[in-house]
Amino acid sequence: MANKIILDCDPGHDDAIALILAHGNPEIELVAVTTVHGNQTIEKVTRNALAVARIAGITGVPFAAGAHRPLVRTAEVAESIHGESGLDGPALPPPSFDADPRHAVDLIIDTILASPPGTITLVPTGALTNIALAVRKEPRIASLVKEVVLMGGGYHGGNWSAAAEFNIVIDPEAAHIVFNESWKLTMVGLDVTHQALATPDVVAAIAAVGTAPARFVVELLDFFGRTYRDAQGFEHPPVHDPCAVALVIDPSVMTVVKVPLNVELTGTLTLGMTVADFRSTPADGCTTHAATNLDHAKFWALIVDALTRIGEPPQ
Ligand code: PIR
Ligand code: CA
Repeated sequence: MANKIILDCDPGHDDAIALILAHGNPEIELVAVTTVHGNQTIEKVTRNALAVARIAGITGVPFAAGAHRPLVRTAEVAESIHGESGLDGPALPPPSFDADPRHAVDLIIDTILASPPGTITLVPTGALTNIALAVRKEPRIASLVKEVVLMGGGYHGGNWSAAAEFNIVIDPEAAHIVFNESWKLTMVGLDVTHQALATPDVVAAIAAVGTAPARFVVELLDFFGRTYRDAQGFEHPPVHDPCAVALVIDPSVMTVVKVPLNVELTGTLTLGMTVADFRSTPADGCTTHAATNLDHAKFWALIVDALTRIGEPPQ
């Protein structure tokens, strides 16, 4: 039986690839897509999500726009990495359908309440604002979801500050709410996603699929690779967000350990740091987990497989 997921994202080059992987992989049933401020404004990332839907041939799935800013802090975007549109590089077609009129928070709650308990996995790949608001508005979702598998954080260090990762540090209060809920939570952080490098052999394998969606991914990786080189000094870009989707598809694609996790809210140098306590065996009640190691070949094979299955969707 396919894993039903809600992808809460801020496309974003790697969010776009996460969406394509979720759509193209047969182990995943994409039941809703929600957007959140982050890589760009909510208007831009929502538009981008709808453009990706058209390119990948995603139909019959509700897309809803969510929070336009963090709970407490002022909004911050990642233009240096994702460009002015949030998805710079490839040409973006106009959407072929409208966003759902509901707020993302209500779509998340409605979807979970309408599904059998323990069947929906939340996959956030942006700031955790929508997820925090959803569990505050409808606390029952904490025990109704199967689990939360998120891209964000990292126990080794950050990418937006020395200690903190972008998705967490732009809305640390929301992340604190989500990490301290009673649901099972897995952090797919920079520790793993910095292993998901789009090396030249990977890009060549994607190009060899030869379809319009595959060319779109190659163009995304080309832009993302250039900004990652210029802004962060990476030789090849780390493709973060599809790692969270890949873990839902196939747990053997990475190593995961149970470990107490929390989010720093009062640090001056460490605001938004995800602190992992590796000192001893976690207590029975520990619900947090961290991914540690990626099978690079298995991960990229999933992306190529999804693109192969997607083929040439009617435009
Ligand atoms: C990627 C992101 C933000 C900033 C940088 N430098 C790189 C976005 C990605 O979409 C991913 O979800 C997460 N935030 C990685 O930090
Ligand atoms: Ca993202």
